[in-house]
Amino acid sequence: MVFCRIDEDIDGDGNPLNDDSDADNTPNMYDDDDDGDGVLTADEYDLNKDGIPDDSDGDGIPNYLDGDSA
Ligand SMILES: [Ca+2]
Ligand SMILES: [Ca+2]
Ligand SMILES: [Ca+2]
Ligand SMILES: [Ca+2]
Repeated sequence: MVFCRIDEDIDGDGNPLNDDSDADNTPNMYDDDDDGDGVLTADEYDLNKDGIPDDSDGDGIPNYLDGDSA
């Protein structure tokens, strides 16, 4: 369950290990489901393959970090 395919240093402090969006004590870079919404990050990160993380509800928070995007 090790994922490090995307830059997951959300707060931009250079340390990707202290970014845990869903607060389950697994850093986003190792978390299959970063926002804890039950949809795997791999299944909601960039479904249209345009290289930009999808943001279905347009609130500026990409789906994989947005627990209420679906
Ligand atoms: Ca960080
Ligand atoms: Ca987590
Ligand atoms: Ca998710
Ligand atoms: Ca969003």
